[in-house]
Amino acid sequence: AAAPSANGPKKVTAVLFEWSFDSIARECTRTLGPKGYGFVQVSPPQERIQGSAWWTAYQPVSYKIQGPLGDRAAFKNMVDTCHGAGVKVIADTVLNHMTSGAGTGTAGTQYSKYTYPGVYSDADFHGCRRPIGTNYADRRNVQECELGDAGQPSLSDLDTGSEYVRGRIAGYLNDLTALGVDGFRVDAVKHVPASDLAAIRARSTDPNAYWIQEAIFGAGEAVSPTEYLGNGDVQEFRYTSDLKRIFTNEKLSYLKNFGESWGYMPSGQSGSMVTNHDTERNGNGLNYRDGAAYTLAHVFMLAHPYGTPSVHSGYEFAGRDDGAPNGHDVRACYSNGWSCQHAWRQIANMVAFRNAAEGTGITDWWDNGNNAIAFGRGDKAFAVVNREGGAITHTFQTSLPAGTYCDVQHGDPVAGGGCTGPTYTVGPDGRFTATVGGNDAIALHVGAVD
Ligand code: ARE
Ligand code: CA
Repeated sequence: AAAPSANGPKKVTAVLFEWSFDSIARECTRTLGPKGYGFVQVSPPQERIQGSAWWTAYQPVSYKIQGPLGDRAAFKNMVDTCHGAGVKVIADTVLNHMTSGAGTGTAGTQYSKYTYPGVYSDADFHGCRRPIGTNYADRRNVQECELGDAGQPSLSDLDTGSEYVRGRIAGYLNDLTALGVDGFRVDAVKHVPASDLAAIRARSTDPNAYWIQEAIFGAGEAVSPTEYLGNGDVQEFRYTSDLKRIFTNEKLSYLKNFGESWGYMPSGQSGSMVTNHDTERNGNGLNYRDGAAYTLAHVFMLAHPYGTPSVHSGYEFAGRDDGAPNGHDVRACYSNGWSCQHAWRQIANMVAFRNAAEGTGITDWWDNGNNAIAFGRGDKAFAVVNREGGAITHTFQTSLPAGTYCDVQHGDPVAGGGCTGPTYTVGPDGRFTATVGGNDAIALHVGAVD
């Protein structure tokens, strides 16, 4: 398995969905670096089809880096700026298919189905030229037929068994590597045989490139996400749907043994997320309209050791297809519909919590048998999440060193000591007493002491 190219203990990714390259560059300096994010994920940078829907990003026309997010120079500037801020860059890459239609792409390439000048022609696509439909029980159907909705055009499925196609895809990844990219979110890997991806990966000029692969678990399907663990990390989608269910319909106390014992893939090779751009729209994950459940699920995810977390930062949408606001330009958070979840204090301050806790397991679990939980991360950190409607008061046993800690849920640590919000004093016995409001949380860690 490919080891993630760790950024020291900094493993949290901010997914700045459909943000322009210039906007991401600014945000790396302004927020992501200072808050301790290890990675930023950029939406597919390659030439895409024209149109206002966000999903145009997932319809490649060529591997030129030019489109609504910016051009090659802006991309390079983003990578360099983010690196300067201590943030590594993951590019979302679409390798399974090319666009379904005909027209002129965002870099001016004129294309038609199965003909993408400069990259692919008819012979480079699989012979099964019909939609996959709903039959995921048949491996060949899933991997050689075409993704798309019923009654709609479907996406030209690349013959990833061919040496030429593998070389082209590897050439694209290696071009991104040459521009400084550190890792890849690999789209729709379920539709590409794991061995084809391994052959592509073998051509990589960066053997340490971090891969986070999108493969949605489906019970009874022919292709399992675990097949892809040999190529790199894989996203654990059951984590996402289970968190939604627990935070909306069940009890947080059930989370006591959350993780691998729920049947998930190995923690060290799995991507965890409260939501992504698909699940925030299709109901399989929480979304920004879910209020406290959504925010507290992030607090839990970042406090809990399972997986390598990503924080999806998107924009408000009325319709499922709605594209990014304001020409993809994010001048300021919380304007023009940009939500900036990655910068919300309750979420952003948990990145330093997780960095401080890196390498520790869960200790000192407590729950009230219902919707209030608390747990530590050894002698590094401690969190309380209260999803009850009302306040709880409790004396918590921790393994923290005695001291006065900044509650990073309600305040920010001040450089050199101090806190802009409430503090809690942990005694020599490791205990502290707190009253935690309904639908609220407390988070203490050794990187934020008074
Ligand atoms: C658009 C139109 C379609 C049209 C198509 C081609 O919406 O009507 O047929 O273009 O013209 C995104 C959007 C799609 C969009 C596509 C291309 O979500 O709506 O289609 O871009 O523009 C399966 C895959 C999984 C995939 C999901 C969507 O296994 O990999 O379908 N997710 C990724 C991305 C998506 C993206 C793509 C892949 C394509 O994250 O954002 O699509 O690049 C079960 C199975 C899953 C299956 C799921 C849904 O749960 O277990 O494997 O997911 O059903 O079918
Ligand atoms: Ca395929």
